[in-house]
Amino acid sequence: LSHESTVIPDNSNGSLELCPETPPELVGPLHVEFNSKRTLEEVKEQVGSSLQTGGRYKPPDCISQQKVAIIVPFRNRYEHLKHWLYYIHPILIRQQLDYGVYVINQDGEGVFNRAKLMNVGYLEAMKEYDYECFVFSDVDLVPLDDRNLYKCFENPRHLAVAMDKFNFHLPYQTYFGGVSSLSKQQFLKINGCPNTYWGWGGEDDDIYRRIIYRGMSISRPDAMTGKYKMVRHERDKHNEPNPKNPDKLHKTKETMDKDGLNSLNYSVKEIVKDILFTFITVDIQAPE
Ligand code: UDH
Repeated sequence: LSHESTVIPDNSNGSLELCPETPPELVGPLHVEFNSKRTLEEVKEQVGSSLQTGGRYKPPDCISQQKVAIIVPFRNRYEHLKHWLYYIHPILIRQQLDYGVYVINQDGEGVFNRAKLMNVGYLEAMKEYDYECFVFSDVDLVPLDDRNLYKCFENPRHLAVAMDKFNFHLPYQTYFGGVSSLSKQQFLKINGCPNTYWGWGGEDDDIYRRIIYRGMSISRPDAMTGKYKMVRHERDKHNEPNPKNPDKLHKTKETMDKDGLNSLNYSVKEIVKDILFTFITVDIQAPE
């Protein structure tokens, strides 16, 4: 009717049609468990042959609806990364996305900064490909239903709406943590994420406020489709709750235009291209 009949000429591969709005291979609810010892080799055997180096994929038989960069803020969570990759690649492939996985690894032992790593991920991914959509995901969150599409919508989207650790409920109505997606335009409109939330807490609420202050709202899947399982873990070192962070939220409206993509400072230490992901180690000038 609409997209399905649009023919886009592609000289490299004959003429391919746009992939359907609803991917046909989705299976719905998924069985997910983290008890198995998994190795990267096993994951590579399972999905590696479908991927291109750097954790890139595009469907062979149609043109994706969106080009999506999956951005994972990271440090020292290799066990989680294995589980996450094991589950996420087959899901994203079934979703027929033209995607790349970017693990943004904070260098050194300084205080962790999730939101700043998200900004870095946006810029580094943009250097590689003409991405239109950015899905930011914690490394320990695996969706329990593949109908939860890792793409962008009319409004910024919160995907992790029903996490097992919160009894499959939102912890509070304006919660925007865990997994979220913003189109390039939406991300630029809010000047990206704040760079100044060191340690645990607050950065997701700041991003939520940016979205509202720029006149957008958030969209969400329903609570069945939006279920997630989290890998259980202890609190990380160098990511203690920072009591200064919640106070900063009162000022988001004033600070968001000067704290974000336009004030981002970092240096790339190393880029490693694995078959399953692009691993970018960055110095983000973290305080000790
Ligand atoms: N992250 C890392 N390494 C770190 C800290 C955070 O990779 O050292 C990343 C990772 O993607 C993680 C995300 O940042 O999923 C968010 O981390 P978080 O610690 O803010 O959130 P999470 O929900 O844990 O994983 C909250 C503390 C739980 C303490 C539970 C004690 N029983």
